[in-house]
Amino acid sequence: MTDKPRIDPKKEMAVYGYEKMVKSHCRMCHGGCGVFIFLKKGRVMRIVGDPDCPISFGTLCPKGLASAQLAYHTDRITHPLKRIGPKGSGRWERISWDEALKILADKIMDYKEKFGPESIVLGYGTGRENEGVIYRFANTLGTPNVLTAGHFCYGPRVATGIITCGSLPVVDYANNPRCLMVWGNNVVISNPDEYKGVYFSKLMDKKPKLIVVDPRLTKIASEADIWLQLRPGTDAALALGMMHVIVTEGLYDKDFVEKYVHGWEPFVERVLAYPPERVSQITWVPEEMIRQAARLFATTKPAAIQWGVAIEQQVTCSENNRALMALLAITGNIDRPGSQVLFTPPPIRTVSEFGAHKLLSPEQREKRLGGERFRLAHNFAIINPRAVWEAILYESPYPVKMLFFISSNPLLTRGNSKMVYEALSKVEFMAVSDFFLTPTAQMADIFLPSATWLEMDYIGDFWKRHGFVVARQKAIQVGECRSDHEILNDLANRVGLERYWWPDFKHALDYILEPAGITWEQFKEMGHLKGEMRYEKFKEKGFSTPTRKFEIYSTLLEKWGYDPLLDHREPPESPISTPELLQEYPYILITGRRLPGFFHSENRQIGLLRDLHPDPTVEIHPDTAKAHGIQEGDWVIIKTKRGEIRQRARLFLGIHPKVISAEHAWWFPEKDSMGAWDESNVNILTDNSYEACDPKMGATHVRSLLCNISKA
Ligand SMILES: Nc1nc2c(c(=O)[nH]1)N[C@H]1C(S)=C(S)[C@@H](COP(=O)(O)OP(=O)(O)OC[C@H]3O[C@@H](n4cnc5c(=O)[nH]c(N)nc54)[C@H](O)[C@@H]3O)O[C@H]1N2
Ligand SMILES: Nc1nc2c(c(=O)[nH]1)N[C@H]1C(S)=C(S)[C@@H](COP(=O)(O)OP(=O)(O)OC[C@H]3O[C@@H](n4cnc5c(=O)[nH]c(N)nc54)[C@H](O)[C@@H]3O)O[C@H]1N2
Ligand code: SF4
Ligand SMILES: [Mo]
Repeated sequence: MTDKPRIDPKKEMAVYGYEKMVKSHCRMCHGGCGVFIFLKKGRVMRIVGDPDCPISFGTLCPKGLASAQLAYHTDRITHPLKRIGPKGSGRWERISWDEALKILADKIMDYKEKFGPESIVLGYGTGRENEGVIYRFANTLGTPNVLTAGHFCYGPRVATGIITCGSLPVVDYANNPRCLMVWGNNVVISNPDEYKGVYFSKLMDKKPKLIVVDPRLTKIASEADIWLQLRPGTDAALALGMMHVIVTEGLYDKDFVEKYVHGWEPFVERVLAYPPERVSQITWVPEEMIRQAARLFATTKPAAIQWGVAIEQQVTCSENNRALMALLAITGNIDRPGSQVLFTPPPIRTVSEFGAHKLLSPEQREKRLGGERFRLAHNFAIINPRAVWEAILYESPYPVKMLFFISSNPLLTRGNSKMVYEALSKVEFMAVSDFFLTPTAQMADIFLPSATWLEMDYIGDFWKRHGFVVARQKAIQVGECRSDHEILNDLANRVGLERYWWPDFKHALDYILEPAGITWEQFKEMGHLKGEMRYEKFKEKGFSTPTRKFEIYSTLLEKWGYDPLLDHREPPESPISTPELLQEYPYILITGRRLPGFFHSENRQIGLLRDLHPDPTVEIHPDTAKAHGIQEGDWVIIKTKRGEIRQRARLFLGIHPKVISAEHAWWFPEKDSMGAWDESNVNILTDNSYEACDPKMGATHVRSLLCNISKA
């Protein structure tokens, strides 16, 4: 890796005759990469990485490079629409913003009066940096129901981090961990959340010890000192086995444990129930490798864990997250340079302050769908999607009448798509804000054309835990598109909430920045802000938990009626929990690995990116494929108890012969108005029943199911 500047914007403008350059930050994924946007006659000509960006060091991925292809795509909807045919028919008429917002405002006022604000559910998918405004709208309106992907993505990490040690601890790449354990994360492709893959790549130049925990041989796993190829869905057991070695061999940080950890004795008792022999049987990882990995991790200081979403999309979601935090704590790798640290955010309003959670009354809060069942999620304003579908379909515990999805495609991206389809078919009124008429949008009554990152002023990386915020500046206007922030601000003003909002959303940016003593005009010149980092903050004031200690034994989980310790639970479907299914469904199915050109269901219509990966593919070990007469590239039927779909075979030696890995969120914009949403959509196969969810967080278990395959 090199971080030398490769571009001089001034020269670039002179050579190519660009008329303007705007500095901004990409957000084709969770965002963060600094860019120069070059324009001519008001159009984007080229986007180049900014070498001075402390998050991306000048690098960009294929999605970022294709941003203009998204913004100017001929299928993009650039004015509001009202549906005039049946749901899914693809028949729409153009309307004005005024009419669209009036229809929405009338519906909101009407449902609020007749059924209470809780009958209106707002929704978004993964982090788009519109979360703050969406929660603010919901909280000021009085509905506790915001449906996100937070039950099984990132939300669990933050929620468990807060109850365990006050915040989410993340890798301190800047101080070069000497041992990195990458656990269920493919950081060089997914560039997830806090970090871009470039941080990982730069660290690799320093040759740290690398341990990888992944059922598939990723590029990263192929470079590891130790690769633990575990059985999908057994992460908590593996972590417990490693901690068994660390505890029984006395490799833990005794000083840290004694002074700063709550619940050591009961924790040790639990860990002793997981000797490597037992853990090896559960996880398929050889005993000796568990010992080696545990020793390497515990004895190389500083060490850190880069973990990902795979461990969250499991029935043991909360345990998995807490187990990795426990591994860090007992080895003394918390809040020390080069370990896993609690970054200090810049001194601006926090995303939860901006989200106005305090304005929701206690009575309305208690009405949060699924709140009683999933206490951990409820405490972080997160809901399980099934609870919403049930409220629509069975009006239980009360009816949900209106859905407003702002940047989400739930028909493709939530468990059990058939149930999602039923709920979207039944709901009385639905609005969608998106760039394209996705399969979900096709079921809406009103479509609102949203602005891409090139078309908005906003404060990026606002919700992340790496201590940065970045300036995102508007470079272009496309058609009548408007940012979600502006849309919700205007809508709020139409439904009597003006006292909590602004005459124009641009004032909100100054409001967010106010505690830092700067205005938006100043911030956009600065480009980014970083909170001041101090290490070992626990030495001065302990951890921000009820006991002021690192709660390896969670007093809050105990208070909410859960096991305060860690444990392994078998996945709802597995060779051990449901052996009776093995005859018909002999393979373990992983659903959803990240692909470089796509972002979940996005970018299937962008030629540049679709060409990288034209069809959905399913990874199968060559021996397994052979047994079914399947060859590379064949269409394969993948079947679970709940349904079947098709994807093309990719024969892959790096996967266990008993494991199959299918891609998620596939639809085909080129096919029919509904984009053949049920043909290759992996969530036709997943289970969203409550028994298949993590009991604390409500995470849907989509990472290890039982399936069978056959040649199509
Ligand atoms: N089986 C299975 N299912 C999964 C996963 C898995 O691994 N396996 N992964 C899950 C995870 S981790 C997540 S986070 C979810 C993601 O779930 P979603 O967020 O619902 O997924 P996307 O396909 O990204 O849908 C986002 C939609 O918003 C639009 N969009 C993008 N940016 C904006 C914007 O700024 N404003 C507006 N209004 N629209 C915008 C896009 O065009 C797209 O149609 O999927 C989950 N689903
Ligand atoms: N290009 C691109 N980037 C993205 C996204 C995208 O769709 N496309 N999505 C974004 C979102 S919302 C998210 S949440 C992140 C997710 O980013 P990552 O966390 O990197 O997610 P995945 O690539 O789905 O899964 C990571 C690894 O987990 C492994 N895995 C599967 N099952 C298990 C298991 O049971 N245990 C363990 N230990 N490992 C398992 C998979 O083999 C895979 O290599 O990526 C973000 N970035
Ligand atoms: S990693 Fe994300 S922010 Fe960076 S260029 Fe790619 S899409 Fe944009
Ligand atoms: Mo996600």
